[in-house]
Amino acid sequence: MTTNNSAPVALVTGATAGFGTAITRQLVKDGYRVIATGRRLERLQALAQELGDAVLPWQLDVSDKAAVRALPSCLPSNWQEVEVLVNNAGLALGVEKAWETNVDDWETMIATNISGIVETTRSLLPGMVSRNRGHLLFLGSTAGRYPYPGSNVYGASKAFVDRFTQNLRSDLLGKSVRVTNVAPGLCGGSEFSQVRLKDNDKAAAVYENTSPLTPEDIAQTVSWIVKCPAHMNVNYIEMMPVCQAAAGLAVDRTMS
Ligand code: NDP
Ligand code: 8X3
Repeated sequence: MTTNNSAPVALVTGATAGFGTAITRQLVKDGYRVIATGRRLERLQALAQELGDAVLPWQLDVSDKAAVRALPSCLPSNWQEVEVLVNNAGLALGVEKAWETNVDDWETMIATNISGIVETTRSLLPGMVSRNRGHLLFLGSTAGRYPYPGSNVYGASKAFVDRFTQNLRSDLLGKSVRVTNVAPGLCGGSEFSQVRLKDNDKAAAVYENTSPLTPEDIAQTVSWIVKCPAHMNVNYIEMMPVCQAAAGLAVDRTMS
Protein backbone atom coordinates (compact mmCIF):
# COMPACT_ATOMS: atom_id res chain seq x y z
CA MET A 1 0.00 0.00 0.00
CA THR A 2 1.43 3.43 -0.87
CA THR A 3 0.91 6.33 1.48
CA ASN A 4 0.02 9.88 0.70
CA ASN A 5 2.71 11.88 2.53
CA SER A 6 0.41 14.86 2.80
CA ALA A 7 -2.34 12.87 4.53
CA PRO A 8 -3.16 14.30 7.98
CA VAL A 9 -1.43 12.64 10.93
CA ALA A 10 -3.19 11.13 13.95
CA LEU A 11 -1.47 9.74 17.02
CA VAL A 12 -3.21 7.00 18.98
CA THR A 13 -1.99 5.94 22.43
CA GLY A 14 -2.63 2.36 23.49
CA ALA A 15 -2.88 1.11 19.90
CA THR A 16 -1.69 -2.40 20.81
CA ALA A 17 -5.13 -3.68 21.86
CA GLY A 18 -8.85 -3.05 22.11
CA PHE A 19 -10.11 0.43 21.25
CA GLY A 20 -6.70 1.73 20.19
CA THR A 21 -6.25 -0.96 17.55
CA ALA A 22 -9.79 -0.46 16.23
CA ILE A 23 -9.37 3.34 16.18
CA THR A 24 -6.07 3.00 14.29
CA ARG A 25 -7.71 0.77 11.66
CA GLN A 26 -10.65 3.17 11.32
CA LEU A 27 -8.52 6.32 11.04
CA VAL A 28 -6.37 4.72 8.34
CA LYS A 29 -9.59 3.83 6.50
CA ASP A 30 -10.60 7.50 6.88
CA GLY A 31 -7.41 8.64 5.15
CA TYR A 32 -5.15 9.43 8.10
CA ARG A 33 -1.57 8.43 8.61
CA VAL A 34 -1.47 7.06 12.15
CA ILE A 35 1.37 7.01 14.67
CA ALA A 36 0.38 3.89 16.58
CA THR A 37 1.86 3.91 20.07
CA GLY A 38 1.98 1.60 23.06
CA ARG A 39 4.46 -0.44 25.04
CA ARG A 40 4.21 -3.73 23.09
CA LEU A 41 6.21 -2.91 19.99
CA GLU A 42 5.61 -6.28 18.27
CA ARG A 43 1.84 -5.58 18.25
CA LEU A 44 2.43 -2.16 16.71
CA GLN A 45 4.68 -3.70 14.08
CA ALA A 46 1.97 -6.27 13.27
CA LEU A 47 -0.51 -3.43 12.84
CA ALA A 48 1.89 -1.64 10.48
CA GLN A 49 2.30 -4.91 8.58
CA GLU A 50 -1.49 -5.15 8.26
CA LEU A 51 -2.15 -1.49 7.37
CA GLY A 52 1.01 -0.56 5.45
CA ASP A 53 2.94 2.71 5.36
CA ALA A 54 -0.02 4.63 6.74
CA VAL A 55 1.01 3.36 10.18
CA LEU A 56 4.16 4.41 12.00
CA PRO A 57 4.73 2.03 14.92
CA TRP A 58 6.17 3.99 17.86
CA GLN A 59 6.94 2.38 21.18
CA LEU A 60 5.77 4.72 23.93
CA ASP A 61 4.96 4.31 27.59
CA VAL A 62 2.74 7.28 28.43
CA SER A 63 3.98 7.21 32.02
CA ASP A 64 7.55 7.82 30.80
CA LYS A 65 7.57 11.62 31.06
CA ALA A 66 10.93 12.09 29.34
CA ALA A 67 9.85 10.00 26.34
CA VAL A 68 6.53 11.82 26.00
CA ARG A 69 8.14 15.24 26.31
CA ALA A 70 10.75 14.35 23.67
CA LEU A 71 8.12 12.98 21.29
CA PRO A 72 7.46 16.00 19.03
CA SER A 73 11.13 16.39 18.13
CA CYS A 74 11.86 12.63 17.90
CA LEU A 75 9.21 11.85 15.30
CA PRO A 76 10.32 11.73 11.64
CA SER A 77 9.94 15.24 10.18
CA ASN A 78 7.00 14.33 7.90
CA TRP A 79 5.09 12.86 10.89
CA GLN A 80 5.54 15.75 13.32
CA GLU A 81 2.40 17.75 12.56
CA VAL A 82 -0.04 15.70 14.59
CA GLU A 83 -3.57 16.85 13.83
CA VAL A 84 -5.55 14.34 15.88
CA LEU A 85 -4.39 12.99 19.24
CA VAL A 86 -6.42 10.09 20.63
CA ASN A 87 -5.58 9.78 24.32
CA ASN A 88 -6.79 6.22 24.66
CA ALA A 89 -4.11 4.40 26.73
CA GLY A 90 -5.50 3.60 30.13
CA LEU A 91 -6.41 0.87 32.51
CA ALA A 92 -8.31 -0.19 35.58
CA LEU A 93 -6.61 -2.40 38.14
CA GLY A 94 -8.72 -4.28 40.68
CA VAL A 95 -12.27 -4.02 41.99
CA GLU A 96 -11.46 -4.16 45.71
CA LYS A 97 -12.90 -1.72 48.19
CA ALA A 98 -10.69 1.33 48.81
CA TRP A 99 -9.27 0.05 52.09
CA GLU A 100 -8.29 -3.28 50.54
CA THR A 101 -6.66 -2.17 47.29
CA ASN A 102 -3.02 -2.34 46.40
CA VAL A 103 -1.82 1.26 46.52
CA ASP A 104 0.72 0.51 43.76
CA ASP A 105 -2.25 -0.27 41.48
CA TRP A 106 -3.74 3.11 42.34
CA GLU A 107 -0.45 4.78 41.49
CA THR A 108 -0.22 2.95 38.15
CA MET A 109 -3.73 4.13 37.24
CA ILE A 110 -2.87 7.71 38.21
CA ALA A 111 0.42 7.58 36.25
CA THR A 112 -1.35 6.23 33.15
CA ASN A 113 -4.88 7.62 33.16
CA ILE A 114 -4.06 11.06 34.59
CA SER A 115 -0.34 11.91 34.25
CA GLY A 116 -0.15 10.07 30.92
CA ILE A 117 -2.85 12.14 29.26
CA VAL A 118 -1.59 15.35 30.84
CA GLU A 119 1.90 14.74 29.45
CA THR A 120 0.83 13.73 25.93
CA THR A 121 -1.50 16.72 25.75
CA ARG A 122 1.15 19.16 26.97
CA SER A 123 3.62 17.66 24.52
CA LEU A 124 1.47 17.85 21.37
CA LEU A 125 -0.96 20.69 22.02
CA PRO A 126 1.53 23.56 21.42
CA GLY A 127 2.03 22.38 17.83
CA MET A 128 -1.74 22.25 17.27
CA VAL A 129 -2.16 25.75 18.68
CA SER A 130 0.66 27.18 16.59
CA ARG A 131 -0.86 25.64 13.43
CA ASN A 132 -4.34 26.63 14.69
CA ARG A 133 -5.59 23.18 13.76
CA GLY A 134 -6.13 20.02 15.74
CA HIS A 135 -8.34 17.71 17.75
CA LEU A 136 -7.70 16.17 21.16
CA LEU A 137 -9.83 13.12 21.95
CA PHE A 138 -9.84 11.39 25.31
CA LEU A 139 -11.20 8.03 26.37
CA GLY A 140 -13.15 8.83 29.48
CA SER A 141 -15.74 6.42 30.83
CA THR A 142 -19.19 6.19 32.35
CA ALA A 143 -17.10 5.44 35.48
CA GLY A 144 -16.16 9.13 35.44
CA ARG A 145 -19.80 10.14 35.94
CA TYR A 146 -21.42 7.28 37.86
CA PRO A 147 -19.93 5.79 41.03
CA TYR A 148 -19.88 2.04 41.71
CA PRO A 149 -18.17 -0.07 44.38
CA GLY A 150 -14.58 -0.87 43.49
CA SER A 151 -14.32 2.00 40.99
CA ASN A 152 -12.57 4.27 43.52
CA VAL A 153 -9.39 5.56 41.81
CA TYR A 154 -10.27 4.28 38.32
CA GLY A 155 -13.56 6.21 38.26
CA ALA A 156 -11.89 9.26 39.78
CA SER A 157 -9.22 9.19 37.06
CA LYS A 158 -11.99 9.22 34.44
CA ALA A 159 -13.70 12.11 36.27
CA PHE A 160 -10.38 13.90 35.84
CA VAL A 161 -10.64 13.28 32.09
CA ASP A 162 -14.09 14.85 32.10
CA ARG A 163 -13.04 18.08 33.83
CA PHE A 164 -9.69 18.24 32.01
CA THR A 165 -11.47 18.18 28.64
CA GLN A 166 -13.91 20.89 29.74
CA ASN A 167 -11.06 23.08 31.01
CA LEU A 168 -9.05 22.55 27.81
CA ARG A 169 -12.08 23.73 25.86
CA SER A 170 -12.09 26.88 27.97
CA ASP A 171 -8.40 27.54 27.33
CA LEU A 172 -8.84 26.84 23.62
CA LEU A 173 -11.72 29.22 23.05
CA GLY A 174 -10.69 31.29 20.02
CA LYS A 175 -8.45 28.55 18.59
CA SER A 176 -9.42 25.99 15.96
CA VAL A 177 -8.48 23.07 18.17
CA ARG A 178 -11.30 20.75 19.21
CA VAL A 179 -11.55 18.68 22.39
CA THR A 180 -13.77 15.66 23.01
CA ASN A 181 -14.34 13.26 25.89
CA VAL A 182 -15.63 9.91 24.60
CA ALA A 183 -17.17 8.06 27.56
CA PRO A 184 -18.25 4.47 26.95
CA GLY A 185 -19.83 2.06 29.39
CA LEU A 186 -19.54 -1.73 29.23
CA CYS A 187 -17.43 -2.67 26.23
CA GLY A 188 -16.12 -6.13 25.36
CA GLY A 189 -13.61 -7.32 22.77
CA SER A 190 -10.66 -5.67 24.50
CA GLU A 191 -8.18 -6.65 27.20
CA PHE A 192 -9.69 -4.23 29.73
CA SER A 193 -11.23 -6.81 32.10
CA GLN A 194 -8.30 -9.24 31.80
CA VAL A 195 -5.96 -6.43 32.84
CA ARG A 196 -8.29 -5.35 35.62
CA LEU A 197 -9.11 -8.77 37.09
CA LYS A 198 -5.94 -10.68 36.09
CA ASP A 199 -8.09 -13.77 35.52
CA ASN A 200 -9.50 -14.84 32.15
CA ASP A 201 -12.57 -16.62 33.59
CA LYS A 202 -13.53 -13.67 35.77
CA ALA A 203 -12.95 -11.35 32.82
CA ALA A 204 -15.22 -13.45 30.59
CA ALA A 205 -17.91 -13.43 33.30
CA VAL A 206 -18.13 -9.62 33.10
CA TYR A 207 -19.71 -9.97 29.63
CA GLU A 208 -21.75 -13.13 30.23
CA ASN A 209 -25.31 -12.85 28.88
CA THR A 210 -24.75 -9.30 27.65
CA SER A 211 -24.32 -7.65 24.27
CA PRO A 212 -21.64 -5.12 25.19
CA LEU A 213 -20.32 -2.29 23.05
CA THR A 214 -17.43 -3.30 20.79
CA PRO A 215 -14.11 -1.58 20.02
CA GLU A 216 -15.48 -1.01 16.50
CA ASP A 217 -18.44 0.92 17.99
CA ILE A 218 -15.94 3.17 19.75
CA ALA A 219 -13.80 3.55 16.61
CA GLN A 220 -16.81 4.51 14.50
CA THR A 221 -17.82 7.07 17.09
CA VAL A 222 -14.32 8.57 17.07
CA SER A 223 -14.43 8.61 13.27
CA TRP A 224 -17.77 10.46 13.26
CA ILE A 225 -16.57 13.00 15.84
CA VAL A 226 -13.40 13.78 13.87
CA LYS A 227 -15.39 14.12 10.63
CA CYS A 228 -17.88 16.60 12.07
CA PRO A 229 -17.75 20.00 10.35
CA ALA A 230 -14.81 22.13 11.53
CA HIS A 231 -17.14 24.59 13.29
CA MET A 232 -18.64 21.82 15.46
CA ASN A 233 -17.12 20.47 18.68
CA VAL A 234 -18.52 17.34 20.31
CA ASN A 235 -17.70 18.10 23.96
CA TYR A 236 -18.82 14.88 25.59
CA ILE A 237 -20.37 11.73 24.24
CA GLU A 238 -21.54 8.89 26.44
CA MET A 239 -22.46 5.45 25.16
CA MET A 240 -23.77 2.33 26.86
CA PRO A 241 -24.95 -0.95 25.45
CA VAL A 242 -28.74 -1.26 25.58
CA CYS A 243 -28.37 -3.89 28.30
CA GLN A 244 -26.79 -1.35 30.68
CA ALA A 245 -28.23 1.64 32.56
CA ALA A 246 -27.49 3.67 35.67
CA ALA A 247 -30.02 1.99 37.93
CA GLY A 248 -30.38 4.01 41.10
CA LEU A 249 -28.73 4.52 44.46
CA ALA A 250 -28.03 1.67 46.85
CA VAL A 251 -29.58 1.59 50.33
CA ASP A 252 -28.22 -0.53 53.18
CA ARG A 253 -31.09 -1.85 55.32
CA THR A 254 -29.00 -3.61 57.95
CA MET A 255 -27.70 -0.53 59.81
CA SER A 256 -30.80 0.88 61.53
P1 NDP B 1 -7.20 -2.58 26.56
O1 NDP B 1 -6.65 -3.12 27.85
O2 NDP B 1 -7.63 -3.53 25.51
O3 NDP B 1 -6.18 -1.55 25.93
C1 NDP B 1 -5.48 -0.63 26.72
C2 NDP B 1 -4.35 -0.05 25.92
O4 NDP B 1 -3.66 0.89 26.77
C3 NDP B 1 -3.35 -1.09 25.48
O5 NDP B 1 -3.04 -0.85 24.14
C4 NDP B 1 -2.15 -0.84 26.37
O6 NDP B 1 -0.96 -1.06 25.60
C5 NDP B 1 -2.28 0.65 26.63
N1 NDP B 1 -1.54 1.08 27.82
C6 NDP B 1 -1.74 0.73 29.11
N2 NDP B 1 -0.80 1.32 29.89
C7 NDP B 1 0.00 2.03 29.05
C8 NDP B 1 1.13 2.86 29.24
N3 NDP B 1 1.68 3.07 30.45
N4 NDP B 1 1.69 3.45 28.16
C9 NDP B 1 1.17 3.27 26.93
N5 NDP B 1 0.10 2.49 26.68
C10 NDP B 1 -0.48 1.89 27.75
O7 NDP B 1 -8.42 -1.63 27.02
P2 NDP B 1 -9.56 -0.87 26.17
O8 NDP B 1 -9.22 -0.81 24.76
O9 NDP B 1 -10.87 -1.44 26.59
O10 NDP B 1 -9.48 0.58 26.84
C11 NDP B 1 -8.96 1.71 26.17
C12 NDP B 1 -9.38 2.95 26.98
O11 NDP B 1 -10.79 3.02 27.08
C13 NDP B 1 -8.85 2.99 28.41
O12 NDP B 1 -8.49 4.32 28.72
C14 NDP B 1 -10.05 2.55 29.22
O13 NDP B 1 -10.01 3.06 30.54
C15 NDP B 1 -11.19 3.15 28.43
N6 NDP B 1 -12.50 2.52 28.59
C16 NDP B 1 -12.68 1.18 28.43
C17 NDP B 1 -13.95 0.63 28.57
C18 NDP B 1 -14.21 -0.84 28.46
O14 NDP B 1 -15.26 -1.30 28.98
N7 NDP B 1 -13.37 -1.62 27.81
C19 NDP B 1 -15.12 1.48 28.82
C20 NDP B 1 -14.80 2.87 28.98
C21 NDP B 1 -13.55 3.37 28.84
P3 NDP B 1 0.40 -1.69 26.13
O15 NDP B 1 0.08 -2.59 27.27
O16 NDP B 1 0.96 -2.40 24.93
O17 NDP B 1 1.22 -0.49 26.49
C1 8X3 C 1 -14.90 1.00 31.82
C2 8X3 C 1 -16.35 0.88 32.15
O1 8X3 C 1 -18.00 0.23 33.99
O2 8X3 C 1 -15.95 -1.07 33.82
O3 8X3 C 1 -14.47 2.29 32.01
O4 8X3 C 1 -15.91 1.15 34.71
S1 8X3 C 1 -16.54 0.28 33.76
